[in-house]
Amino acid sequence: MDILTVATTPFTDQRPGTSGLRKKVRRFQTPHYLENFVQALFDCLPQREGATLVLGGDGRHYNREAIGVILRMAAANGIGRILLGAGGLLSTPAVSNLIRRHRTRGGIILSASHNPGGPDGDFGIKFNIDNGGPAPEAFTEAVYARTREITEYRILESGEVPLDHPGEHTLGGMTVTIIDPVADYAALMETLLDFPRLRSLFDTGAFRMVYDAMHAVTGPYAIEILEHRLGAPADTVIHGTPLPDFGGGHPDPNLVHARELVQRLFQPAPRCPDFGAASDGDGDRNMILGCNFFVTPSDSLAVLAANLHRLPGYRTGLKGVARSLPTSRAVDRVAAALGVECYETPTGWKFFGNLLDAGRINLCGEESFGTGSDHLREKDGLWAVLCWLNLVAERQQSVAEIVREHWRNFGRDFYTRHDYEALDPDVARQLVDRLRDRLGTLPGRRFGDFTVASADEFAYTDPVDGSVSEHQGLRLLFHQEARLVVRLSGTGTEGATLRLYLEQYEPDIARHDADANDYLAPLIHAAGEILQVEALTGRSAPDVIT
Ligand code: G16
Repeated sequence: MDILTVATTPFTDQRPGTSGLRKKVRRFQTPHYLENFVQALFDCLPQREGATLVLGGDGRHYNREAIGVILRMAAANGIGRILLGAGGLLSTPAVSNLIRRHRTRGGIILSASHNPGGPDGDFGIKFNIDNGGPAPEAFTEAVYARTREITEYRILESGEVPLDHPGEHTLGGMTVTIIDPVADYAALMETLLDFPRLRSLFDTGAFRMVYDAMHAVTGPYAIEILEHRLGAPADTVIHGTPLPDFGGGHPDPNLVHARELVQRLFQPAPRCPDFGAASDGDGDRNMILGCNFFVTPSDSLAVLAANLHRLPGYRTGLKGVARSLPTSRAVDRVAAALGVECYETPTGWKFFGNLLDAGRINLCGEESFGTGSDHLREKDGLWAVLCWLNLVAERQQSVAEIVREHWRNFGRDFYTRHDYEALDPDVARQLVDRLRDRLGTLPGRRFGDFTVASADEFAYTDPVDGSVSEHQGLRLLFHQEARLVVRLSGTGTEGATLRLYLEQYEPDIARHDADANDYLAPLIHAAGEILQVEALTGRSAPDVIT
């Protein structure tokens, strides 16, 4: 098979965002677009010759075609071996696990995560390094710089491997090992969680659970683990077949997009299942529901932190914990009570990598429905679901009882996120710039019921390698134990998405059962006054509230 060297010219829009390069499928289908980015990635990969890489994606539209291109380019660029999920499928946590378990040089993940799929939807490509985690900014910036100067890429003229046939295949001088995407991951879960106890949960048939795989990658993982290994009934997993367009749905596990699951969990108690959960496109996010009860991701992190020692893989307890800036401070209270460090990082899983590698933390999470531990270097949706099931089984309490007890012990951090999507990027930037310019003038000023105590722009110095990440979000603390964080999303593909994160602490048990939106209404009002979102954007309400 001949290696072609194809002349190309740079694209200017290939800077990776919060989590790799995400664009419309049609953008990726532009001739040379994918190839340029992949060549830039290979060019930046140290000791590429003969290296082993993991490759897989969430099965969305263009997944198989992209895998074909990447395999031919990998062979032409001297990669020695590719570990590929059968059917081109691998969840993000499964890739992280395979990189670590097989000590590969890294892995390529094809996914736009929770973004919609299909021909008019989104696609993405992300590189994870040899610790199993997302490549740090220094690497992604080097790849971006390379995309700006690229003049050619290398690709095998022809050749393909049968993606659906496990076993060893040869492509040019490269070996492609096609593996069962689920096996290694399921084996890992068995080492971390109490599978016999989990099985006992389903033994009598009294415990009812629904897991929504959203027609995305976790279907096969959830069916194998929940139904086959743990004995949950055969209809526990819904939307379990991965589809290129996610069945027309939006694979984002939140109260808005996991509609059917939410309807099932929010109905009168006798008909309502005990436990509900969902994962996103590539399986790294999770949503946890009880009967008529939603667990915010920030509370989920705090509850797991307080209960980590109850899980077999974590008997020594919480070593330290990290949360992203916009994640509520509920977990900080747990860390303080346990006397362990709580790190505040910028949004993006890559910022947890050094802390996990250095053993400073063994749990981390984000408001964006991501939770993980030192078992991997990615957030892990199904793992979080299994942790919660393990707690329910061990504590013999419902999801709601566990969370309410947590609030009684630590107080409740009411929390909500408001997203304004597809804004004109200039308008969104102006809104943020305007607030940034006023930060120094805000302390002491009163907006509605709230007085600003401090206001700054978050910058992070990595305590392990000293690297500095600036401009990571604007934060306003109020004297009333409330906080507002404002930032622009780094994962959208259409215009700009403005995110407002609002939270307020409530120690009074009598007020813990208030509806979050009602409780936070005065803070939401104050945020409107401070930011003037409606006046500046013309939007009277957010597009998504989570
Ligand atoms: C990615 C990142 C997360 C981040 C989330 C939202 O998640 O891995 O760390 O919290 O995006 O980021 P943003 O607010 O910039 O849109 P995923 O699941 O999309 O890969």
